[in-house]
Amino acid sequence: MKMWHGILALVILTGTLQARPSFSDISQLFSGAHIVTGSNASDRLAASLLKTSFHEMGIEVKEGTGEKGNLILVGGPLANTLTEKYSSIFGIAFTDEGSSVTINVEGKSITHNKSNMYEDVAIAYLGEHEGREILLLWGYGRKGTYASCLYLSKRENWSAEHLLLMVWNDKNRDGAVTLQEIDVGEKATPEENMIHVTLLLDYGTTQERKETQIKKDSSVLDLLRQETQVDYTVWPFGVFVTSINGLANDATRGHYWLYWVNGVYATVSSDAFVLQEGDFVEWRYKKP
Ligand SMILES: [Ca+2]
Repeated sequence: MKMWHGILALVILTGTLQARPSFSDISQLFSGAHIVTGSNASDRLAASLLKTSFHEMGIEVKEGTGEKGNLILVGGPLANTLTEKYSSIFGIAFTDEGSSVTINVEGKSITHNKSNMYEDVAIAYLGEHEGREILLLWGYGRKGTYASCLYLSKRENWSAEHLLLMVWNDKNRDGAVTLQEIDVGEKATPEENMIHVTLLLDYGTTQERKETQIKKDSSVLDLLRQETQVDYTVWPFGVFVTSINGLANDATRGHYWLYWVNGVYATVSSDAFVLQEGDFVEWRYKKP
């Protein structure tokens, strides 16, 4: 029994020692590391966001030349020569096919249609070279680089992986990158997997209307979760929305959040109502 435990401990220990560093090791690997950023203002803004966020977590990184030590590289191969160097070392291929671009790495790929200005693709990669840990954060365009930095600036996104491919889809068409607009995964969410819907929020005295996109097969609740700050309770019969953007149901006044799709009052719980292309969803705060 003791021997078995010894072997088990050895297996676990060996496993730990040999495990490839992952994003979950960021705080120990990059405290005191240098960061080298692409030459344009947008990449510097992305790097600054990352530095500030790391600083708040007690991880200090500083601008450097990247000659030694662990390194964070922000900005694509065209903007940052070190990104170009290490992407090549780690086998990250960036192919321009004219109308589209593809990032290929370790058998995974992600493609961006260049004519779609509301989309970008990005990569986050943690690799080891000559005893140094290198964290690469870049996109095809500047929005992609920003998306990669924004995503990795959140500790909850530090998974036990060393590679993330992502797509930024500017769902609200405002040109700004938000976390809700970043999809992670090889086949993330190309445009053809999205549907266009409209969301109207009627707060009683004011209204807000959003034209947006959401993944196919999403529910009315998914739409609220994507576009608003929503609170809800889960019951055996389904989900009951209790608050949207800080405005909560008020039992004393008898005001509740109710919803309609294409003008028809919904009779099923919002988590069970599956959206279709072109749907018009209204959430109204009112007396039933
Ligand atoms: Ca946006």
